[in-house]
Amino acid sequence: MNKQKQTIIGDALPNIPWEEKPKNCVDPVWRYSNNPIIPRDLIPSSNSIFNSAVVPYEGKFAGVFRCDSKTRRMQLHNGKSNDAISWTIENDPISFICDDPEIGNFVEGYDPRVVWIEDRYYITWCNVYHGYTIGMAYTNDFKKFYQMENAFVPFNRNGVLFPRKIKGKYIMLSRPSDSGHTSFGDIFISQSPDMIHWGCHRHVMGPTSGWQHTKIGAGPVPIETREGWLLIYHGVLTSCNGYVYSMGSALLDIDEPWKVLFRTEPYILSPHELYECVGDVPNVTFPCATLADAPTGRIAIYYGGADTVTALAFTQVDELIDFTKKNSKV
Ligand code: BMA
Repeated sequence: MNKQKQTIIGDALPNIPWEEKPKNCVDPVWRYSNNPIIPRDLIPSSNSIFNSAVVPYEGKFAGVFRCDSKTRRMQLHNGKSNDAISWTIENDPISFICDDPEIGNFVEGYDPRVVWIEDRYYITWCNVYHGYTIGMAYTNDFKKFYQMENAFVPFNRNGVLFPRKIKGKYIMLSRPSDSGHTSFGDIFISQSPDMIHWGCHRHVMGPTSGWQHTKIGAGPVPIETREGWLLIYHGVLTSCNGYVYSMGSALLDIDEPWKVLFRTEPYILSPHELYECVGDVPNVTFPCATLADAPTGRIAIYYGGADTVTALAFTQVDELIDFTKKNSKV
């Protein structure tokens, strides 16, 4: 295939998981037929394994997994896989190396994202430091993890880095929030020259109606495409039975990513299957990672089901972009 014609600007990853769209599927995103891929009890210490991040690593795959323990502590665990479907996750949580004991005193962490930028893998997560904020770390080898400064003061969640600098700055999406099960939330962008000092904050988008009426938050690391940054995000509806977490997609301007070009009015995936509707927190689909193969445009989406298990879904970039444009309300 002519590289110039590829929609995704990125690497070939021919070994990512993939299933063709079922013939009777009318949606732009379809589920893996053998979901969930990670059961809640994959490791002896876990109550649940969900909202987790995976990346290509040395021809195979690595990941950082949210494992809530049987004491119900939210922690981050290291995992490896040959096929990105069957995972080996370490029973003990990651022990971060940190020069500063004030920051290195790990209390709890959840909802990780992982991204390769320049020369290393960066991990962002919702960290507990006198309240919820965005924790940061890096690793070169998925053996030693070095914790960095928190990006912001509390309260903040859903910190997601872009995979490259834009106009000389590192870029992070986040969702300022409060101390509880926040009932509001817009996505903002912050910029940094050094991954420590974050500023030049810009509003990206806020909640609208229906499935994204209550709050929204960035999901996986944005995918660079010829049509803009493809962002998959979560949106929350407040029903009489509590929050419902669905997924949508947006295209952000490539040079000024706080400008939203298109954004889906309908959801692209919402809790329908049993493992999405039933679990520790019912009715949650929460995406934290994608794997994408640029030449074919195949995208595998990793998401948590009902705050209990990890599931996989698929889309094709041209189909998702087409859907996003045709069903857009910015
Ligand atoms: C959010 C986060 C997510 C979780 C979701 C539904 O506030 O805590 O980790 O999946 O609520 O409980």
